[in-house]
Amino acid sequence: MQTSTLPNLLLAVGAASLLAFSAGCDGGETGQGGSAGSTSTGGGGSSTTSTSSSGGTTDTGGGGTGGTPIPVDYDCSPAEGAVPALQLTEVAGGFERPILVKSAPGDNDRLFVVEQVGKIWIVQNGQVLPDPFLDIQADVANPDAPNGYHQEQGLLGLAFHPDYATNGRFFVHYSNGPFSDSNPKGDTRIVEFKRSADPNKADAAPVQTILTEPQPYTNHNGGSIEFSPKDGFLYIGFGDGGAGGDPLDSGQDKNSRLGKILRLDVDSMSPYAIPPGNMVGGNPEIWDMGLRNPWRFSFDLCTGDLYIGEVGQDELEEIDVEKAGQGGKNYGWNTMEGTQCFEPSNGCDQTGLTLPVTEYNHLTGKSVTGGYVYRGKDIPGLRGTYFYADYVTDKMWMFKWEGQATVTPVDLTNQLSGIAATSSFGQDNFGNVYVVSMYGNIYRIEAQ
Ligand SMILES: [Ca+2]
Ligand SMILES: [Ca+2]
Repeated sequence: MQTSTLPNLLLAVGAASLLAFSAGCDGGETGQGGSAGSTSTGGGGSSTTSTSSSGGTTDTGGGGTGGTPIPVDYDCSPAEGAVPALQLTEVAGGFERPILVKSAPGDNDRLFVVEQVGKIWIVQNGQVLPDPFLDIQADVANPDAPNGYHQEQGLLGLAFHPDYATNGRFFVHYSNGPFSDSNPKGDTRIVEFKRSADPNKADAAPVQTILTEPQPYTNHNGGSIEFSPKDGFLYIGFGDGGAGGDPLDSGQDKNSRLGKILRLDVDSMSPYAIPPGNMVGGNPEIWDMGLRNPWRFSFDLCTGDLYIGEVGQDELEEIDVEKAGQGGKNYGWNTMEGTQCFEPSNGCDQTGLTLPVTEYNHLTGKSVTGGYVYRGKDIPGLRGTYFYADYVTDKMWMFKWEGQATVTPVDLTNQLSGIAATSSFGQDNFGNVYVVSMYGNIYRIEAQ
């Protein structure tokens, strides 16, 4: 990846206005050219595909399609015992700008690794398969474009349909390329693809474009895309459009899809229907508003609670948490940055705004990377615990949220050290949590 200094334009709007990627890159490490698939398996302990008795959970499919229930093997029982000392175990490496790890429903023993440059790879038995599952590099904005303005763009997110095992449907979130006079900003696209007859390959041709969103600036494109394990609808994170300070006031504009989390029903209509329960009085796709750049959000596999890592401007990085099904939240941007007034800088009207459950200032870190809630079998004390990190300072934390207004995170930086540039986290079908370094390596969180 680039090790050059930040582009002047981005510095001019404040380093903290960058999304997760733009700073950092200061170390000597580079994941590129490393060995592919170096150590242990990606599956996480057990290889069983039967439904866990302790988990007692089957995925019933999304959006009322009535698909075959998919056996899963995560563990929804309450945490037991203390949290042991943790460590990171490398499971694969050599990726180019990796930004996500997932497993596909019904495909428990393999990992899918998403590269920002436009490729998705499968890790199987600890080895990266020789050909990518999907390669849309030709259609994706190049994050390494020479002027440095596109570092937050590219292939940013992947969501497998809950009935993927039977219907093969999956969805990606990317900035389109190549750049041209008619496409200078890399607009956002949500596109559906389909697995081919070969489970190791997707059809190269897309099924359909779900949604296209023009981007006024190249930064703050959001990037997450996830199906809720509770309602089966597709949730999409959009940033405020970019520059710095939200000059278009997108976050508080209910007629803009920027600065929002959207919620779509991709089952009952093509390309989508508006599910009941979305926000009223504006754009019908909106689930939550007032976000600056929700680079990574995720759902707790068991509760369906929504965890949002919201990248801040000049002062505060925040985590927002929302009970399953309780959307319609206004997370404040750009009236507020975290728990502080932003516009106006004093005496802002906080009526109706939902404040973060935790935040940290820019002495501690500069770009939060939201993670996942652990639901694995191997570490009973860790079940229900959420992990997140700072991309720039390489700090990492965990906390457990049980409905309270604020949480007290535990600093894991000393235990889980050695990760540079945490671009993202990831999760497999066993509920294990993975850590992704922009330099190319994937790690699993384990007990020491
Ligand atoms: Ca943008
Ligand atoms: Ca906020």
